[in-house]
Order: sequence, then C-alpha cells, then structure tokens
Amino acid sequence: MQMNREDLLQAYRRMRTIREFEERLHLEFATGEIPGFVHLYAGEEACAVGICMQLTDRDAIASTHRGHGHCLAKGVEVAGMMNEIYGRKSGLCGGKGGSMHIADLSKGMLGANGIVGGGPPLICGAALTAKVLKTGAVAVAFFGDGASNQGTTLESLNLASIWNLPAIFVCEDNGYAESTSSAYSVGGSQAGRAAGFGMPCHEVDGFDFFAVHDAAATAIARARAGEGPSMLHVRLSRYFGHFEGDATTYRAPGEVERLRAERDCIARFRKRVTEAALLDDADLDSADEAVTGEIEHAVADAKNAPLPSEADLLTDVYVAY
Ligand SMILES: Cc1ncc(C[n+]2csc(CCOP(=O)(O)OP(=O)(O)O)c2C)c(N)n1
Ligand SMILES: [Mg+2]
Repeated sequence: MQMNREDLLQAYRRMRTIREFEERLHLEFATGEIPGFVHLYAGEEACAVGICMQLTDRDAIASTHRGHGHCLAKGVEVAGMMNEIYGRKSGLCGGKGGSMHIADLSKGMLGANGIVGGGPPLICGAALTAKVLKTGAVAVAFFGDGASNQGTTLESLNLASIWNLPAIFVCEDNGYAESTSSAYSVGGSQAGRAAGFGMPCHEVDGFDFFAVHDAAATAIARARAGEGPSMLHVRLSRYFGHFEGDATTYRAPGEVERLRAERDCIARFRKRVTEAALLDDADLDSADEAVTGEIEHAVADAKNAPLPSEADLLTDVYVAY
C-alpha cells in the first residue's frame, strides 16, 4: 500500500502524540492529581493509528478501558481529552467521564468503555445503521484478548456474520488480561473463532505500522463493498502496567525493556521511512517537538481549569430525544 508523504507524517505525528500523551500521564498520575483509573496504551500505537487513519468521521469506532490511543488516532482533540482525564468542566464530557468514558460522537468515537467486551455490540448497532441507511460507513470494534472471551464479543461476531455487516473486529492481543496470560485463558485461536463465524481473519504484527495499515485497508475495502465483516488479530504489547499503579509482577524481568529496544513500533516506522528516504530526520524531529509542546500545553491547561460545579451534578442525567 503506497502512502504519500503527508499520510506518513500524519501517521508518525499521531503515534508520537499517543506515546507522549501516555508517557506524560504515567508521570502525572503518580503525583496523585488525576482522579479515577488510568490504563495506558503506550506500545500499541501502530494498531490504533494504522486503522483509524483510514476512517472518516462518519465511520464509528468503539474502544476499551485502554482508550486514549483509539481516541487520538480517530482525531479527538488532545486538550479536550486531557481536561476530561483531569475531571475538568472543560473536558470533552464535562469532566464527568474521565479516562474510561471519553467519547466524541462528532469524530465517530462512540466511547471508551469500562465494560470488557462492551464495544463489539455497539459496533454491530453502528454497522447495522450504516447498512440500513446505506451511508457507506464502516464500524470498528477494538477489544482485548481478555474481551475476546466475553459472550458479548462472540455474539457480536455472530450478528455481524448473519447480518453481513460492514464491521471490523480488531483483537488487540497484548498477551494479558490484567495479570492473566492469554496462553492460559484463550481457547483455540482468534482466527479459528472468526472462521467459525464465517469471516476472514488477518494475522497482524502490531509492532509493524505498515502491516496493520495493509490488513486494515483490506478489511475496510471489504466492508465498504458490502462483502461483510472481518477480524484483525493484532499481536502487540503494552509498555506500562494493566492500570497505573499495577506492580506488574507477572511480567518477566527485562521483558518490556527488550520490547522497547527491539520492537518499538515508532522506532521501526522511523527507521523504515528514513531508510527509504520517504521522510527525513528533520521532518520527524520537528513533529516530535510539536507534539511535546502540545502535550505540555494540554497538561498545564488541564491543571488550571475549573472543576464542574455542584449544579453540574444535575445535568446530563437524562437524555431528551
Ligand atoms: C465485564 C467486565 N469484567 C471484568 C472487568 C475487569 N477488567 C477490567 S480490564 C480487564 C482485562 C481486560 O483484558 P483485555 O481485554 O485483554 O484488555 P487489555 O487490558 O489487555 O488491553 C478486566 C478483567 C471489567 N471491567 N468488565
Ligand atoms: Mg489484553
């Protein structure tokens, strides 16, 4: 798949934005200023960006508890997200959602989700809407290896199959559900499960942005052509604990350091595009600098922003149709 210079720069900038956002939150969470739970996506950037950069605002995605990367990849604003994570009134959801409930319907981001396996059924609804109204949109569910064992996920694969929906199921297989290894908890294979519901499954190296991008292009084209759902089984790894504060005693000593040094998706992207002379170091360095400034600004802004007021407790309780 050929990508032009602008696409490559956008991909790099989005991956770097996610990395910087997450590395910074890791530091900030430790100060105790951020309320609630935070699950970081660092290490998995190529998956969200390789897929979402091929979607429009009309296409829907449903995310997980590890949702910052999906939001940023789908074009959700950094400042609105940061304010939301800090629980500020100026946050995307008025400071009432926090990290695990960021949503931005204007970007087709249906929401992060604290319910493991909660995203796939939502995506069946969005994909059914697209099919019935003939909008040409597709819908993508991100879910983890742990979520792949939830009944909701398997029921969604079945619905997408019988209704021939423009849906894409992305299993982000980072090898763990909290501290439980997928080698212990996942029976059979993701590809076998997809085949059982009559849909193709692409096995993808999630450390390789271009592999994700190519597989997503095939699945998106199939969905847009009305040919039905697909699965992407993306093997990747998270760099931080399951949640911020996780002591991570279940990972082998040196496991993450080795991954960072040898397989990092952003370093690999950078090496590939510079060796092929598609982008040069100056382009990439200036993207790094812009990203650092943007995150710095967003954190400072969020820290100084007002919290919701008491009166805000009584808004957003009911939806008027
Ligand atoms: C229905 C439900 N069961 C259990 C939990 C507790 N829980 C939160 S995250 C998680 C593990 C999810 O693992 P996985 O789907 O592999 O995603 P990852 O954290 O690896 O990205 C569990 C069990 C939950 N939030 N919802
Ligand atoms: Mg997992």
